[in-house]
Amino acid sequence: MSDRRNVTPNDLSAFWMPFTANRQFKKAPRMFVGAKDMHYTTSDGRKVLDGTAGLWCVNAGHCRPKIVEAIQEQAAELDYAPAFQMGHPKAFELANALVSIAPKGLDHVLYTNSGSESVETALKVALAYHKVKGDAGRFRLIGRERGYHGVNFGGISVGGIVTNRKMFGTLLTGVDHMPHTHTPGKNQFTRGEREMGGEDLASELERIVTLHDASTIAAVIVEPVAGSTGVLIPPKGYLQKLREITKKHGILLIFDEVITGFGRLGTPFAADYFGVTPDIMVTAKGLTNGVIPMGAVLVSSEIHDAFMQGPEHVIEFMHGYTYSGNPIASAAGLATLETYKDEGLLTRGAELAPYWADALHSLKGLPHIIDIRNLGLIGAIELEPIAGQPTKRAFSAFVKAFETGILIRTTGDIIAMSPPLIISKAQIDELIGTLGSILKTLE
Ligand code: PXG
Ligand code: PLP
Repeated sequence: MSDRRNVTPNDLSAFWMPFTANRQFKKAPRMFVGAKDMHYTTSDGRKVLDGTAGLWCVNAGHCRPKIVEAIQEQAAELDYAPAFQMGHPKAFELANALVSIAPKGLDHVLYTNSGSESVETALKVALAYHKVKGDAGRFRLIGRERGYHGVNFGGISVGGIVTNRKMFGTLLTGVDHMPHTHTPGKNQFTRGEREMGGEDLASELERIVTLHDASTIAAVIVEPVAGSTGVLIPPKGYLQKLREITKKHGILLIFDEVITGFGRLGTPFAADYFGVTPDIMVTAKGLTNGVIPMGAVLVSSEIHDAFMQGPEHVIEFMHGYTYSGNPIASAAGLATLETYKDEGLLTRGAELAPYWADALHSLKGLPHIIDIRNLGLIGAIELEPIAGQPTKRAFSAFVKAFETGILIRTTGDIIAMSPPLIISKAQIDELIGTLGSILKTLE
C-alpha cells in the first residue's frame, strides 16, 4: 500500500485520469482554473477560447449567471431528496420543461447522471417494454460500427469503437452492428449532409433483420451524427430509412442525442433537424450545460403506458439511480433551459451554421487535410496520419492549439470542434484563423 503521508497537494499521481495519456499528461499538465462565457483561464493565467464547449456540453457558455444562482440557491434550500418513493418539485418541473421542447410524442422522462447511464437506461427500457407487452422474444440490440454510447457495459456492447471494447470480455450477448457511415475517399469536403448512399447504407439494417428475424430484435440505437468517433455526418436519407425499417418491423429506434441535443445542429434536437422522431431519445451533457452531472431519457407515451398496468402498489420499472432527478441537478437543468430560451440558443446554430461552414471550409488546401465536415455548429477536420504513427499529428495540433490559446478536441487524426452556441462571428474567425496557422506549422 502506498504511504498516504507522501501525497503532497500538488501530487498528480493519485487521480487516474479518464481517457487520458496519464504519464504524458502528468509530465506536462494542462490545467484550467477558471472560465467565463467563451473562455477558459489556464493555471498560468492565459485565456483559451473554447472551441469545444468543454466536452460538447457547455452549450450556453461558461459560468452563466442564472445557472450559477440556481445551483447556489438550491444547495442552500434542499440539497438532496431520496429519489425512490419520494419526490421534490423541480424534478417534475424540469421533466415538463424537457417534454415541452422535445419532439412531439416523447412525453415521459427518466433521469440519469450521465450519457453513459442514459444509454443503459434506454436499452433496459427497450428490452423491458417488449417483455411487458408479452413479446419477450425481442432481446437483440443493434448498434453501429464506430458508434459511441458511453463506457458502461451496455453502451460499449452496442457501441462500435474497437479500442473501447476489446479489453472487456464478452460484453452483452445478442448484439449486432450495422456498418458505419464513414466513407474516406468519397464525398470529401462536402458541406452538411453527404449526398451518396444513405438509403443503401440504411438498408444494411434490413439485411441484419432478415438474418436474425425481426421477432428477435428489440431496438436499434444510433447517434444521429456520430460525434466521438470523429464527426460522421449521416448521408442524406439515412436516418429516415432507419425509421422506416424499424417501424415496419416493430423495432424501437433509439437516438443517442448526448452530443446533438440542446441546439448543437441549430434545432433543439437532431430529431427535429432530420425530421425523424425516435421512440426513445438519450440525452445528457447540454441538459445542465455540463455544470452538474445529469442525463435524461425521453420515451414515447406508448412505451411509458405499456408499463403502467397491474396493481398500483407495485413498482412498474425496476431501475433508477440514487441521484436520479437530484435537486441541484434539476435546478441547474431548469436554469439551463431558461438560459437557452432567453437567448434563443436552441436555434442560434441555424443562423451561424453557414458562417461556420464557410470558415471551416476556408482551411481546405492547407497541409495534411484530407477532409472537412460540418453540420450545425459541429465541424471536423480530418488529417492524413503520420505514416506508422496514427493520432500523433492531430494530438500535436491539439497541444499547439492549447498553447496558442484555443481549445480543440482530437480523436484519432480527426480534429473536432463544437463551440458554445453563444460564439460570435469574430470568435469563429479567431478560432479557425488560429487553427489554420497551427496546421501550417505541423510536421
Ligand atoms: N453517447 C454519446 C453519443 C456520447 O457522445 C456518451 C453517450 C456518454 O456520455 P458520458 O456523459 O457518460 O460521457 C457520449 C459522450 C469527445 C467526447 O470528445 C465525447 C463524449 C464524451 C467525452 C468526450 O468526442 N461523449
Ligand atoms: N453499489 C452499492 C453497494 C449501492 O448501495 C448502490 C446504491 O444504493 C449502488 C452501487 C448504485 O449507486 P447509484 O444509485 O449512485 O448508481
